[in-house]
Amino acid sequence: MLKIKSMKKLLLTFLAMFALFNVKAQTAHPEEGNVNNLPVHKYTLTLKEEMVNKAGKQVKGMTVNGSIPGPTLEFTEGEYAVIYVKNEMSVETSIHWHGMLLPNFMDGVPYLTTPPIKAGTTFKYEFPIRQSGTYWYHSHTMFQEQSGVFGSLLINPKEKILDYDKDLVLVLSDWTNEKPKNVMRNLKRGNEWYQMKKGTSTPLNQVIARGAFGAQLGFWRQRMEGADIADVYYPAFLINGEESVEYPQFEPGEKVRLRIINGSASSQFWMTFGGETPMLVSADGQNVVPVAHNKTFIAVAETYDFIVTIPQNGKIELRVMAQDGSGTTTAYIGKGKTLPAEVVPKPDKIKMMQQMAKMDMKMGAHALKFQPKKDERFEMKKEYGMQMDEMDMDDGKMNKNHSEPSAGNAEMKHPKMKMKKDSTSMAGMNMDHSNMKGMNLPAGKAEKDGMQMDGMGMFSEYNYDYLKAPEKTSYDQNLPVKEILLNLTGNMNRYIWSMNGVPLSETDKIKIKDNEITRITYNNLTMMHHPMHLHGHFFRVINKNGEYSPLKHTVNVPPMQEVTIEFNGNNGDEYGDWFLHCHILYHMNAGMARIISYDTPRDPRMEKHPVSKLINETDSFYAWSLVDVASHMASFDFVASNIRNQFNVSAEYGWNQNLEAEVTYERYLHDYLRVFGGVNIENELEDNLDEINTTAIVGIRYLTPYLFNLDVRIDNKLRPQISLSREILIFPRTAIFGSYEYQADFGWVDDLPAADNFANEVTWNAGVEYYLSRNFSLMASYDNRFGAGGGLSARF
Ligand SMILES: [Cu+2]
Repeated sequence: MLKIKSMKKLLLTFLAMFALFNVKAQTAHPEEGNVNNLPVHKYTLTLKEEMVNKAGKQVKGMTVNGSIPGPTLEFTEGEYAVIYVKNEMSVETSIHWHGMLLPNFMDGVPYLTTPPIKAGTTFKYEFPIRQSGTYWYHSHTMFQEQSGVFGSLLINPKEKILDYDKDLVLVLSDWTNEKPKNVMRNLKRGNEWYQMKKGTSTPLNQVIARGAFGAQLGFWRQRMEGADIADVYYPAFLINGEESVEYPQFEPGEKVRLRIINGSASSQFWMTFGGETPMLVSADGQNVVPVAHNKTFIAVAETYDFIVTIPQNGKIELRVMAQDGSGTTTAYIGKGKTLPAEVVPKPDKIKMMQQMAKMDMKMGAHALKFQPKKDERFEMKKEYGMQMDEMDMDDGKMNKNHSEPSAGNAEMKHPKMKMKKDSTSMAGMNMDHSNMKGMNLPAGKAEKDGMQMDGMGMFSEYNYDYLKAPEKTSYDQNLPVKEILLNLTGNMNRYIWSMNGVPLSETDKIKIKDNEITRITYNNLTMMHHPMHLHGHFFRVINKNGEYSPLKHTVNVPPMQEVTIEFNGNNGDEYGDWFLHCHILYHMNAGMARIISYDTPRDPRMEKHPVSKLINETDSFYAWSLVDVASHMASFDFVASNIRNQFNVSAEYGWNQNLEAEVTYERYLHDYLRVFGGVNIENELEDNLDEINTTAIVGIRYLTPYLFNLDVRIDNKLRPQISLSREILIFPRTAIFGSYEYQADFGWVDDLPAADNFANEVTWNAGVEYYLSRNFSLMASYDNRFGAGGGLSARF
């Protein structure tokens, strides 16, 4: 078998080389009829920039064949797909076929596997259809998926084994009226506005009223504001492009296969069904053992197929609820009175914070390491995460002895912890995660551990134990195993997402081989869920079903939990580089991605399209500014920042003739520490601009525990200065802020006034800000230089 695979690889290499010289012949290929004895099935997708109205406002979107989502492309297993993508937009684009097994060159990740489709050009995708099920396609260029470039793939099996009468494709998505790049900019600058708008912020007054101040302090100490569930505010969630959609065309008694695709850019949903419990028959395009299943979590990029029977009297309500409770979209299937679906309550972030505080979890793993090349994965895993009293933390040493099939291990392994073998206190506890919620603790232990269990139960509803493959999916036990640990890491303050504290731009490819099992352990050290997608492969998600663990292309990794996947090649295309990334668009574009490589020669057709282009996009500069105009002063702040570098320009002017301005460049050594240098300008005498002092400054800036910004510097007159500042949201839209600055002068350079050998200068201010909108706030402050006053803040 191995031999055949290597030969295949050789052949593929040869084919790729051959293809270069064969472009002419290829375009001359008959467009009808057969390719390699497979019947050709042809589609054309036309991408356009158009005004669309999805959430009560006309904004520029990107459409596929004139709509969002694009059309359903229907194929039958065994056909040869030919899809022309016509780019009629002003920018380059790409289409990725999500979940499809296809030649590497057709995967559609621009600059990695496939050339970008330049504005005004057409690209021909072609590949044999080797699978059946529900899949989807989307642009893999920048933020185009958020703008509307996505649609569904419905692939009929050669032989139908499931019993149903009709198909109904339901594409879920999220919609913003903002430009997606501005969404990212807003996330990067740390604007609280999205959480305010969604009503998911946790201001101090609510935290205190709920008795959670202690828990809040614990979060602050670890430099975190709280438990964020979703980053972006969306004015609308959509099913097939509509906030609410009816499908009355089905007759009572008909069995309808709902093919549900989460094509959102960053929204994960709970789905519930009215009427009889539907049968879940397929996940990520792969059949599973049919199971009656109602409330189902669907992560970004996942697909689930359910078979429902149209009721005699009434229509089925399908409720799709954003995970953070910020919105709902609904489909009705059938006619008559509504058979209501269960409403999933909005998650209680303050309660979550309290539960997490009780679990003694160490949070705040670095999203950006001091030495990105240094391998500290295992240390990181050991240091951060849950610290369980009664249980051994998984020691992070990966099991190098693979005589035992991993599936067997899985049943005893709960994410993030391992039972002490001799632990009696926990005896009888069933460790498969499906039972975590209803776990029975021995009497007497419940009081103390109950709290911990409670906390663990918090994420226990996120598991895949209800998915069981119809056939064994385990691999030949004699194959070698390559273990890969990927700690999922993130920094909400700067919106950097990474793995093992290393964003895509600071790492190399992960090399894999087709003759070994690649086993990846995702260890989530963040407060957010990450739907991790691997291109071009199906992997086993190890769950309680052991050898029958399901096959998926996207796996959700819940906060502070661990999920193991494994795969062995991809059935024929063990060639080239494949993208692996969090499918939350903004996380991927902030660095949470890797290239998995079979380490084969690069396709010659990619020569003019260096992969650095793709990688650099995840390290883009974002710039923002803030202007305050008030009765006592005016100020201006400008920041331009990428992952490691930042430029700042700031100026403050008091109408009483006081001025301070500063230009600095700073370099992030890691998440919290940066060194900076620049120029500072200040008036020398109070309330007087006659004498302006210009000094060079160097120093460090550090985000301290409890989220204070510390700035320690010295200027070219050898005057040291220290300052601290902090902002706290105290009411839903109201924040207070303050800063304190102390500068000492020992007269080392400039002579001090006679008889003095020491002078100091204290500057401080405090104020309050009320958020009116994303871009505007009212502010009032007192500054010991400028006095008191109030005015308007504008964010650009
Ligand atoms: Cu993510």
